[in-house]
Amino acid sequence: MDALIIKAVGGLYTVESPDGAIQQCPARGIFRMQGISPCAGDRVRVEDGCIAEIYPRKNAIIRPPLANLDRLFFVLSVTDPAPNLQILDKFLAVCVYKEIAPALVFTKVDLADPAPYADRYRNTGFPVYIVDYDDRASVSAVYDALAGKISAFTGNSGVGKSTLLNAIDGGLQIRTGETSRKLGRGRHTTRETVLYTLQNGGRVADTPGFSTFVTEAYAQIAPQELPDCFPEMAAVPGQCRYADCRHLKEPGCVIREAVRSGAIAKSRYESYTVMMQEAAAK
Ligand SMILES: Nc1nc2c(ncn2[C@@H]2O[C@H](COP(=O)(O)OP(=O)(O)O)[C@@H](O)[C@H]2O)c(=O)[nH]1
Ligand SMILES: [Mg+2]
Ligand SMILES: [Zn+2]
Repeated sequence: MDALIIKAVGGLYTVESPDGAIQQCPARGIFRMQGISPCAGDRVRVEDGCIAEIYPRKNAIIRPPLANLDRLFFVLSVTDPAPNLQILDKFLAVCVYKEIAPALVFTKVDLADPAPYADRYRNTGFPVYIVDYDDRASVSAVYDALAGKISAFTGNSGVGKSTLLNAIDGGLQIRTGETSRKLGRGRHTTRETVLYTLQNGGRVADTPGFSTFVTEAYAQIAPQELPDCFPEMAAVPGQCRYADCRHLKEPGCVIREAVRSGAIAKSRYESYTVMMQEAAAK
């Protein structure tokens, strides 16, 4: 029987069968021996009340542990806290590298103008959502993007992830306005990942804090692969003078020309150069 893991707490899993039946079960010891652990989002075979097989994953992130993500939503508040775009750009590059489709969601637009941030991503091809709670359609747009897919919201504490999920589906009743510190240390030791199920068949995880999935994958991006992780750079027409151009200081570089002309946002290019220097240093 094929089932979807919708919740993982320690070594106990809540799985949902195609007919909607829900059961809790552990996983066979073999996984531990193989060094893999089932996680929310995994498609599994349940046998005798036990997870007996994990089907191949299309992707996975480590913290929080989630598999088979159709989209990872980076939730960013335009203020309080203001976004760190360099870190965001690193996460986005790793997403592209790991073949996880990202999206950007800007919140708290009642407090500040999102345009200075959002405009930098217009030509990336990443979907950009601007959530204004006075405009119901802006919330529905995010809801519609979750339909029938497995997604996760990620972003710093306090950016409004839980608020947005509650606005999307009033039945979820996720607690808001709490910092992870307030939850206490004990809470962190119980690793819990939940996929909420929406009316439109969407499944979405509300992940606390910015996930650190980046570090391990980040280390794998080779310098020559990095430009492809910035879609608007990969899309620049023409060729640089040197076939192995890293788009840093080389003459005849079409990427730097695109930055000069404004076709590529300066901040995006700066994030690229920082990553390139880090990748080359390895
Ligand atoms: N002004 C304003 N406040 C918001 C908005 N979204 C969330 N908040 C507030 O920001 C705080 C943190 O929200 P929360 O959803 O708990 O953030 P999370 O840590 O990312 O889940 C709460 O006090 C929310 O009421 C928004 O769009 N505008
Ligand atoms: Mg929250
Ligand atoms: Zn170049």
